[in-house]
This record gives sequence, structure tokens and C-alpha cells, in this order.
Amino acid sequence: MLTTDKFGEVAGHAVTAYTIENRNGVQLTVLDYGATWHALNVPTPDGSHQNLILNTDLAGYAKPDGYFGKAIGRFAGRIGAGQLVLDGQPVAVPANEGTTTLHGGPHGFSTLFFKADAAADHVTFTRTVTPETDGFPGTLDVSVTYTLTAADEVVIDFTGATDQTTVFNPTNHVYWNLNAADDTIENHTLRLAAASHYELEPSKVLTGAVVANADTPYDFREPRQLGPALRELQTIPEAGLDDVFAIDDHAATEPVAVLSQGQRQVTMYSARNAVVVFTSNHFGDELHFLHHQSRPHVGIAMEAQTSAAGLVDPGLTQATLAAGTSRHEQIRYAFTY
Ligand code: G6D
Repeated sequence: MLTTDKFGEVAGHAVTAYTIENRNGVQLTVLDYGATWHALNVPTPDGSHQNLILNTDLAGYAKPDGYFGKAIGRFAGRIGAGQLVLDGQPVAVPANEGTTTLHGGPHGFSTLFFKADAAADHVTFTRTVTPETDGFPGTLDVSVTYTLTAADEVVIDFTGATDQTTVFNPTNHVYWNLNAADDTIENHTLRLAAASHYELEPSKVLTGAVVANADTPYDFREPRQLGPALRELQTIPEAGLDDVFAIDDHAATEPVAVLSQGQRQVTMYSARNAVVVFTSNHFGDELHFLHHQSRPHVGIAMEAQTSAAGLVDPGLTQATLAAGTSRHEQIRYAFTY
């Protein structure tokens, strides 16, 4: 079942919310601004609903930080100055974090208005992103489809088709908080199919070095509570996780990440080779959420993507999209509640 509501206005553009409800009473709400995942309301034993993801209002979504539930592209994660090489040529792209291009730069997908095509179980957002739009080469036809299945899964399908060689490395920046009360994610358990993660420069771009996770706070190959791991990381400047995990080779039926709290669980599937895990380490009063007080570790983002290691090691999988080609990427989240 589909419901369409007026959500508000940003910079003179009307923003519409699309809510899909499945036969189990689960409700998925997405916005045409930033192709944003705004809510995942699951039924509760008392007959009401609870949202399992962090969300904000239009003022919050219009800020250039946080990326709450936003579609991210053309390139999820960080491109350091001079790191992008396409067809053998260095390509400069606009920076939005010092000299770094984070999450598609200042005019990435998260800032754009999309055309919506909504049906009973899915919403497709489409948009043509030109070099004039976001400063990346190639005119890219993008679609982002959110589907809520009867089996309680949210499936996000991204497609990109370009006329000139570019990059296409989309993700979604949803933050989870599965608690019944307003608490942090320190009581959540995480399993991550990653035997290593990438070393980062202080600017958080990759150095190219790979670090083994065994016997470190980064080892989530067996389910582990986040609180103790985050406490071990309080002595580093990030004071938590904001890391690029190298996902082990896996079958399509194998999840890349499993997050749980009590009987609530989110299982994430992706064919790609990296997941960035970000535990909202320095969140404070500057942010405003509809159902949570902003504070460190109020949510966890698990961003499936193609590793930025390809920017520093040409031998690794690249996020390049060659001229005249298209690509489909999918992230699937199965949940219990
Ligand atoms: C990503 O890795 C980055 C973080 O550093 C950033 O703060 C966040 O997006 C908004 O997860």
C-alpha cells in the first residue's frame, strides 16, 4: 500500500514523502530530496510502531553533514586530492572536506531532487546528473529504487548509465538504532565479514595499507557487542569506528553485516568489497533527530560500497563506469523486530 504526503519545501522545491506498508504492517518512508530513506517503522507489541533508523527534518536534511538516510554518489567515501584517475588521466573533482571529495562532493546525490515513480511496493527515483550538476565527468542517468518486500526486507537498487567515463559507487547512508528506548548503539551486537580494514591518513583517505583485524577492536568476524569495542577506541582521535572494512570474498547468500539488539536484527547483503562502519562518534547538540537525543554513538551507519582502495591501488576493483556503459548495484537489508 502506498501513501504520498507533502513533507515540506527546500530552496523552493516541494519535497514529497512516499510511504509503503507491507502486509505485516511495516512502513518504509522515502523522500524525493536526496532519494532519502526517512523511516523504517516496525510494529511493536503494544500495537504501535517504532522507527529503527535515525531521521531528522528538512532543516536537518539540508545541512551538508550527517547524510542521514541519503543516497550517496557518484562516489561513496573519500577521494583524496589527485587520487581520481580515469582513462589514464588525473581528473579533478570538487572538494567538500578540505581538499577531499566526500560522498560525491558538495553537489552529490544527497543534495539533489529526484523524480519519483511510486507503486504499491517500491519507489523509483531518477535523475540525470551532468558534469555541471556535480563536477564529475560524464552525464550520468541515475536511478535509486527502494522496495519493501512482504518478507520484511528493504532492497535498494542503484543503476547508473554514462556517456563518458566516470565513477559510479553509490550507497545509502542510513543510521540504525534498534533500541526500544532512546539509548545508544553501544548495546548492539555487530558481525562483519571482514578479516581486515584499511589504514587511513589523518584526513581519512586511504594510505593503501591493509591492517588485519584479528586481536584488535576491529575484529567483528564473530558477533561482538559494540560498547566494549568502542570503549577500546576512545584513545584514538575518532573515538569510535569510522573505518573502511575490506569485505571477505562471500557468496551472494552470505550477509556482509549483521546488527542486532535483543530480537531486533538487520542483516545486510551486498556483492561489493567494502563496508564503511561509522558509529556517529562526535555527534552532539548541533544535530537534531526526531526520535533520539543526539549524542556520541546514537546510531551506526554500515555503508556497502566499492572500496576506495581502488583509488590507491590500480590492481584492485575500480568504481569506474566506462563511457557508454551502465551498472547495477544492490544493497538488501532483511530485518526482524
Ligand atoms: C561517512 O566515513 C564518513 C564519516 O567520516 C562521515 O562523518 C560520515 O560519513 C557522515 O561515514
